[in-house]
Amino acid sequence: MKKLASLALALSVTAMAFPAAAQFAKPEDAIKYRQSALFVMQQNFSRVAAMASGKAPFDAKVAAESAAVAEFTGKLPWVAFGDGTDKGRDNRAKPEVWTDKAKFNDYANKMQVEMAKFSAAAKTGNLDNIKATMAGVGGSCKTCHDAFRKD
Ligand code: ASC
Repeated sequence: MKKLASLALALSVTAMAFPAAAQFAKPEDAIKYRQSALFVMQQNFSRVAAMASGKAPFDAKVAAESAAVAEFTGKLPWVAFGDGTDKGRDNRAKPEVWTDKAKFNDYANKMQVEMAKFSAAAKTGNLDNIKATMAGVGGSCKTCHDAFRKD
């Protein structure tokens, strides 16, 4: 019991000292987590983008499912950009992610708003509705990459 109590105390002290790091066992895990979420999001977004641009045949069911996954996975990366996760695994996040958090969070939120519109459009099953939301999502990806991603 005493052991448990001191372990709990040690954990809570660590959590207070490193609130963001406490979300993940180590910085590498946080980086891998956000990269994985962004990868799954991108794969699902670009599958629908290929339909919107005529590079792939339109399949309304696949589009709606993919957009829903993109919307959901678009919510995941942000918790994994905590302090101390700028280095530790190959990653392209610029230091500005941590020095200009307000702007980074704003861009992340805007992307999620665009993703929600995109996913709602895909649920209608109408390709023109989907097309009308593509630039909003793509633009929000690009704006953030230009400011916060290396190369
Ligand atoms: C994608 C992808 C991005 C965005 C961006 C839109 O499919 O991988 O990073 O769209 O290119 O401008």
